[in-house]
Amino acid sequence: MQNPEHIAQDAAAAFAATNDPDALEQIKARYLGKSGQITELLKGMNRFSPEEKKLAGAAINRAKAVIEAALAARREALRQQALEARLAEESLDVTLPGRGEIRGGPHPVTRTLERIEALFRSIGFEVADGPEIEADFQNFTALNMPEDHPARSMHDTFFLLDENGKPARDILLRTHTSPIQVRYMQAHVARYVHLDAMPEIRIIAPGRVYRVDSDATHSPMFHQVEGLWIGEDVSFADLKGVLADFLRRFFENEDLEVRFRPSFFPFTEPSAEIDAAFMSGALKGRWLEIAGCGMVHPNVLRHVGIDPERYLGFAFGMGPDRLTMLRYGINDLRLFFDGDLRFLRQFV
Ligand code: 2NL
Repeated sequence: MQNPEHIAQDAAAAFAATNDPDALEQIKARYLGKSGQITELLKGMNRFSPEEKKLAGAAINRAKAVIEAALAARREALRQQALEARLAEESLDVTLPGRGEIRGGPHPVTRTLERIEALFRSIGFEVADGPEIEADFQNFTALNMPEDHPARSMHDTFFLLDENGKPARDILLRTHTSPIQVRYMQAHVARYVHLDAMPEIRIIAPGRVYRVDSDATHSPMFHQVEGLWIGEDVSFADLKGVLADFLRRFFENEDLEVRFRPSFFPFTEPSAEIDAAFMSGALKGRWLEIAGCGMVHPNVLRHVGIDPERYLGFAFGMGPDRLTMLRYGINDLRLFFDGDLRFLRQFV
């Protein structure tokens, strides 16, 4: 019989010589497996006498115990080795500073809209809202825009499609925020119809508007803020005061020059263009078109059920996208709508 002690020493040496857990299990089979050396010794004991069996059996079992202990020790050692290798590789330095939070913030145009809203609220205007999908009446007809006005063409206005895939002439994306004001006036008239006087209307109407137009200075979606003041005694002088004051506060510039130039809109008469000029800085002395305005046309008042013999007022419209570009010195409108974080992050 092969010496069990020698087999055990052999096994221990073989276990120690491998660093691979899978190989270790293969080596184990050579000694303790179905036809391993220790197993074969046990099988071979049949030929022994009872006396011999006792002695040989004890020796073989000692050797088996030694091998099993060596195997367990080697398994544990390899497990530790693997763990240490992993810890070294995945080391985590808890003293490193944090990466910081990714901070969001309002879009630059949103900041302008909020500024405009705050300034008008401070002089008693309410901020009104309305649908972006509009009807022809509120978007065009009520505003005294004739049936053949170019803005009503499919070149300039996005019409929604009907169930046959044809443009629905009566349902469109609003081309300005005037329909907000038309709806406000209609609701106002309905609310006070039983009284012989209605309260004044002082609102601004900010929001998204849509036109078929796209280049460096035009986007198919852009923003507008319109305003409206209707009462029994509202004059063009009030219009000039409110808007000149607003612009000086908006640009934080008491010395801003403001001028009113005659113009034309179907919904106002008389109408004017408002220009402003900075008295210092990069744009010093250059007149910039800032807004359009005028006294609300009597036909507009009639369309919403207001008696133009008794009430009158002014309206205006401006582009907050352009105001934002002027305020921050931005030269391409498309930057606002590309969603590029390298641009947007500068305003956080
Ligand atoms: C511009 C011109 C303007 C209006 C908008 C208006 C609204 C109603 C009645 C009368 Cl409900 N007028 N809006 C009036 C004058 C000018 O906008 O250049 N906007 C960027």
